[in-house]
Amino acid sequence: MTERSLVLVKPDGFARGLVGEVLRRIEAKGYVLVALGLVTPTRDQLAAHYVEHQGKPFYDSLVEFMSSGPVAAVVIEGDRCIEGFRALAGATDATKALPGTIRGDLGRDWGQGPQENIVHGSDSTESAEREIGIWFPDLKS
Ligand code: DAT
Ligand code: MG
Repeated sequence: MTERSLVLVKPDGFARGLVGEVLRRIEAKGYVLVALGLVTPTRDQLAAHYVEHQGKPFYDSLVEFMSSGPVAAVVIEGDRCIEGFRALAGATDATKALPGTIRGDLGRDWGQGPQENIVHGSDSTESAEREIGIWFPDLKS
């Protein structure tokens, strides 16, 4: 089967009206939307989603930020879409992310607190499978 990835348009992206722009870039790249939903994440969902970051200095503010409003959760599909979406998203630090990327074109630094960088994308096939299960428990593979 071709690869799937879990994409989130984070609360900053939703609040700024960038859901459509992110979906446009995903579709323009050629990936297929498999599932799509709007949800304000619960702390339990975020604890599962960000399990690898538990205990890090930015963890609490990251969960606070991510639970602050609606996110668009998206499953995308296409060969090498995990790597491909990470390339579309750009570097984690939106100030350093290259122009042409989602974070580089649409994101910026807003001072103290967690990095608000518009999107999340799975970083491996294992993460993608785990994350899709968190956001779309009923989705069939
Ligand atoms: P990515 O989202 O590029 O996969 P990550 O998994 O390392 O980055 O971190 C998850 C999120 O946590 C990231 O999108 C923004 C935030 N974050 C990461 N490192 C941070 C830091 N040093 N200070 C503040 N927020 C950070
Ligand atoms: Mg990550």
